[in-house]
Amino acid sequence: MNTAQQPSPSLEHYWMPYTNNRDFKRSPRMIASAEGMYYTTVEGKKVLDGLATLWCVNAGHCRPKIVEAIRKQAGILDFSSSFSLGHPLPFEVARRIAGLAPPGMEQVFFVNSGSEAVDTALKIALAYHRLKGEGTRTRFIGRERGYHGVNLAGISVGGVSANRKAYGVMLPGVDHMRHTHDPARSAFSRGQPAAGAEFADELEQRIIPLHDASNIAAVIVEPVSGAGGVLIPPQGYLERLRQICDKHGILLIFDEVITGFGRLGKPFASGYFGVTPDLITFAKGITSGTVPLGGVIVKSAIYDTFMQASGNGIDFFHGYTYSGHPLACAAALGTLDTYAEEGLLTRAQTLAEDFADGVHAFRGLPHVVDCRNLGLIGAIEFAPRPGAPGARAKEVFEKCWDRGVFVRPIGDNVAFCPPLIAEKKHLEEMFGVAMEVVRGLQ
Ligand code: PXG
Repeated sequence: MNTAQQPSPSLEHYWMPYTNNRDFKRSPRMIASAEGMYYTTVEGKKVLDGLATLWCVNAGHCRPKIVEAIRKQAGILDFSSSFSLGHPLPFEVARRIAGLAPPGMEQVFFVNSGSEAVDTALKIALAYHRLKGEGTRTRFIGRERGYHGVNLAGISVGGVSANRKAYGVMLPGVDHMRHTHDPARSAFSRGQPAAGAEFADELEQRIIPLHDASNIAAVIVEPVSGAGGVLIPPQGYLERLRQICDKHGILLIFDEVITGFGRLGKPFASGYFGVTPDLITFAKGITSGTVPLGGVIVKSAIYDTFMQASGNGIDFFHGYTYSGHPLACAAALGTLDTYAEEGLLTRAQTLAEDFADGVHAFRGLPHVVDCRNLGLIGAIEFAPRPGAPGARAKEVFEKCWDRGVFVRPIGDNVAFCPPLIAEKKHLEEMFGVAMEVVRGLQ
């Protein structure tokens, strides 16, 4: 028996998230360190990070300003609560984020992750309608293939079936719009597909008549869906969602946990598409993945409603022990400084064409049925291997890793989402290695 294939006892105790634990423990991919665009594995191999790790390391790894900010803060104020006490850092981070957000979105509520940001946004929506005297607005509308984290509310509005099927009824009162993936009309679209704005009409033609707008609190979508397979919104689709929500008094939540902080070449996708939602959830890129931090940016009119209508006590009965944690906020300031100094929040604009060329170069290769891209996010999709859906993408991931490039398999898709510091040579390395692997796919 090959002893290398036996799980090591030292790996036994950590139950890894979203992982085939048995596979991993038989054949671990273990990372020792990282710098800039590359990991170094425990065996000393360099691996290019083609997914900003989990769509979050936008500034690249171990950037000096961010590392220094965290180190320094740990020795000044390790922790202080934000419940009726305060410390200056979250106020400053919130001010900086408001400066990047669409006009009129001036307040920021902090949490520790994207999943918590989603729960928080949904709770803000419910409480807001109640304060406005519209307490019947309790339903949420999500979308098929949407990913909004893993908490019970997030999987309820989410639309990735694998994330939902083991968890029973979840949150009641949720409905879903169809997703916007339409390969018959839009395969190999470069940037936003031309067809499909009318997918938004389902909200007005099916969902609102069924539930009545007076019962609907909010619609939540990712402007570009990420973990559902990188689905680019059709031209005009988000605009139409905005119009319908406005017409019916429904709040629109953009989940920008992946698209926030420069992924499309603007600080937020809302700015890229020119569509302002009522609430934006963010996480990941705010600290470039270094320390957990997330949040919700709200329209000032919503914040003002809480301030004016909630009586004399606490205005929002919600918050996490670590909301506004000093280390996370210090990391955020170091990250925002790095983004500003290096122009990273708009840098995707200068690389987007090369990135699009790289993604679309897979067209015509064996089994490739779609290539999609926007800004610095993209995917190629394979026809499922008969009897083994997802196997081709998994094989591409494994073989790319062996050749020193990390990309992510999502069903039959392989996703690309490099750090925003990527240079043309990194894109060439990432796509070049993936191309060699895809050429050899059975
Ligand atoms: N919303 C969106 C749009 C996300 O992409 C979350 C919320 C949840 O964030 P937290 O910080 O709670 O994980 C995410 C996270 C994948 C994958 O399979 C994607 C995410 C997380 C883990 C795996 O690509 N996105």
